[in-house]
Amino acid sequence: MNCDPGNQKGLNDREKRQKWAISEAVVNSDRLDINNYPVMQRWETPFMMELAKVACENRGRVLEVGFGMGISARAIQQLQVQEHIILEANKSVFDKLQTFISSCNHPIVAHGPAFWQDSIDLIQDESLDGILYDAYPVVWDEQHTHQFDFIAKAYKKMLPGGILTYCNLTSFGVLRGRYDTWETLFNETQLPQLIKCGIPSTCINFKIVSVSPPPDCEYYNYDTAIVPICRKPFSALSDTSKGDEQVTKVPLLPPASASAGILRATNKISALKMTASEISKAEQELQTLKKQVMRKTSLWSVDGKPVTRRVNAWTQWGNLKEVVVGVADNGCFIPTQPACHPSVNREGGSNTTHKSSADAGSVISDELPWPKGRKKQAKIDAANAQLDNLAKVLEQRGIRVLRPDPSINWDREIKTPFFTAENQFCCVCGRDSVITIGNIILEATMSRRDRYFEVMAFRDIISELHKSDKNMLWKAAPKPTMRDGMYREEWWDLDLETRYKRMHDFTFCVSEDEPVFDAADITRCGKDIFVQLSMTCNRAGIEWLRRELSPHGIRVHMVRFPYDLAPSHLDCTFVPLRPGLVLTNPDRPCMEEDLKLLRKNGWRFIEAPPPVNSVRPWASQSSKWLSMNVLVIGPHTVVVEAEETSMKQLLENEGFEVISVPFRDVYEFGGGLHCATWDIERDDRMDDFFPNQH
Ligand code: ABU
Repeated sequence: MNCDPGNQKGLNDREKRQKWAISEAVVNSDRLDINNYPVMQRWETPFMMELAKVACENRGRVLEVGFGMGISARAIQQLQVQEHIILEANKSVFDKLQTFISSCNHPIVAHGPAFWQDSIDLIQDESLDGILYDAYPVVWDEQHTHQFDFIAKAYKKMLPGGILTYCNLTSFGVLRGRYDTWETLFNETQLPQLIKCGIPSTCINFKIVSVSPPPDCEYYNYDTAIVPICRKPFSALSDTSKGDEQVTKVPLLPPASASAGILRATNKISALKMTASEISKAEQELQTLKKQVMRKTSLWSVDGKPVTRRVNAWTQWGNLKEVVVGVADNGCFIPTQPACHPSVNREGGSNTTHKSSADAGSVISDELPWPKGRKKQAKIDAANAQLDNLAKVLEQRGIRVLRPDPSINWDREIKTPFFTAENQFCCVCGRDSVITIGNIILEATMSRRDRYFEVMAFRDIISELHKSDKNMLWKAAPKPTMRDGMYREEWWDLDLETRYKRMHDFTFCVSEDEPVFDAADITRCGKDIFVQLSMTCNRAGIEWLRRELSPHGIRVHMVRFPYDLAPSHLDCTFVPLRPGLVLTNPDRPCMEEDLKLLRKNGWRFIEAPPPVNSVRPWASQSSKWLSMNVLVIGPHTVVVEAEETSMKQLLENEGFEVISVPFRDVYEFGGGLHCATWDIERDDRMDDFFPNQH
């Protein structure tokens, strides 16, 4: 559709705008027309909501240009930004905006009736976190380009890290007929213009959403619509980029995973043949992608619906709504240290997917020392592929998935006043370093030196949640010194016989000098949590948890498994599946005394079957019982490792729907499906599943 709103021949642009400003707006629940021009229609709602979601990704101060029917304004209000500014040109629509404001909970600053050309300078430079531009092309010649005039001016109003999106359906509705795909349309008609506005090509992207315009819609006849996403880079790029000379094409879909983008950039940096300027460009790209990942992973929603975020997880089985899935980027071998003497699994095949031992483990352990530093990229890629797949499977179930910061270089020595660790580990297993208990996010002390800073990979997520959910409590357990005296080094040298003799006194490699626990030593059952006494969690740690959590009404119970010679983490030993049912480990029976509470309250125990594939990857430090490290995503649904068909059968017999996903390539990065996830929100409450306490 061409556009000459108001049949304004003979008028200059300013006069055309003035005429438009005073034209009567006719609005009903389905549409808004000005001068008989179809300015907006109700079917645009999912599209407008997606635009709002993009513009509000950073929350903060968001500018909306064009109020229209108030669809996006309503969505922005729901997304709870700090400040919502609206510019509206048409007087009649501006009046409706005033009525809207009086019904809103969050403050709106409205400028108008005025065109953005006359009011944009009221806004301070570098002050906006987000912009949503949706103005009507009042001047015919500007039908396909008016957004770029705006963006060229508005870009400097954005803060570094700010995000801008726009809508021009009267243009896209025409252009879509001229291009085969959205990708070509975007690359040919939008990207070059956006670059001219000063936005680096690496910061420009788009997504596609489904829409259902009625067949008689005057301006749009497609069942998808494009949501452009333009970010203002942080630091270096913002000064240097006045638009790229060469246009980098934007792929049809956003990068499959931003971590893949980071990987590409990292690889580029390490390629020796690169010139200095190429390295500098790749480094900038890396920085930008890193920020994008953090932003992207900080707020998510499903199906274009705004999400009210909530930190809430009382059980292991409530319907999972939001979760973090780890990433393997830059993952390293565990260094030898007082809390861990890693060793090669002699039975372990080098190809982790093979069921039979390839003897590689024994060859390695006989001939080579335990390796140090970063794992091979192929191993990292293989683990990431399975982690990404898990994330996809969960998303397909409507679960929001966040990812930790993949750019941290774990292959870096750390030094504190008390210890040195030659490299760190990775951030695959969020379950170990942080736990959600009700509305509390609790950072664990950790027990291993190489994991001292691991929680930092999750800090952006935690901090974002703290901003979004005003009820969330953020607690961090006291960091232990991890000095030599905190450990019993000699424990590692005990022969098997002595260990068997001593196993009932539950003394492990970590002493009782300071409270110590890994988050995965805890499992939640409503008001009651169970904490394993282990080599990663001492009595002092359990006592710390008890004192900290009992004021919140949470009852903390110690559980012990006397036949486990080196216990660490509860999720391969004692796995609550739903109210009244626990999956137990036949090799690691629980102390009868500790089971009393469960028995008194009628809980039932089912033993895990022997693992189908009990060959551990040669570098994995976990046990073969990762087969029972299942992720319960709802009271009737469990995710199980693909090869573990006996476990699948057992759970199906118990009435669960079982989702199988391959995960063995992740094992050497610290654990299985449960380990590699951290629940942020489950649909559950602080129920009492153990009313009979005594
Ligand atoms: N991180 C879970 C490992 C537990 C186990 O190896 O049995």
